[in-house]
Amino acid sequence: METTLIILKPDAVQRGLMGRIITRFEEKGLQIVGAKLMKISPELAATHYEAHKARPFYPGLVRFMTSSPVLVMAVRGIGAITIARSMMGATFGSKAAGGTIRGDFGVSNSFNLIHGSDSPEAAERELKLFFRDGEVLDFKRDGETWIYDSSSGKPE
Ligand code: 3AN
Repeated sequence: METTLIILKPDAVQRGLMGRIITRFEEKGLQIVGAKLMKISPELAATHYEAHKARPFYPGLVRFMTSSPVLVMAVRGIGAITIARSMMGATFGSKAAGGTIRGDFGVSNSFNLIHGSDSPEAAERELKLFFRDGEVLDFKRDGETWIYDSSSGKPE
């Protein structure tokens, strides 16, 4: 099982799209194992986006991410990182394919609704930045037996 960090960005929260985006992850079969509404501090935004510090869009990105509350979520499933990234779509709303979250809900290149960790290493680092010990929960869903085929002994 993989757990990934998903952030519904200020535009998603302000536009009332949280429920519809969460529904997509739930309907897919991914499990929400952590969630909180929070305002990102400039320090946390700087740490989270430190890889982009030298990029021209960095100041605007930090301003945007700290401008209004976000919903951070820990989302779990087999292959959750790749699955969530493909559900998000390409970085720019203008280029993202229909059927993806960015493709269906936005047109902007900088207001692109959602962040998802892009590797297991990034997920581990980012989950620790946004969730304290005990805030990401381990629990069994009643419907799990119908989400993964466990007949071989190993869920798939
Ligand atoms: P993704 O979120 O698709 O993984 P990254 O990691 O390349 O995209 O970029 C991180 C964030 O930086 C993006 N979510 C987007 O908000 C912002 N960003 C990336 N490139 C640009 C750009 N050229 N102009 C404005 N914002 C950008």
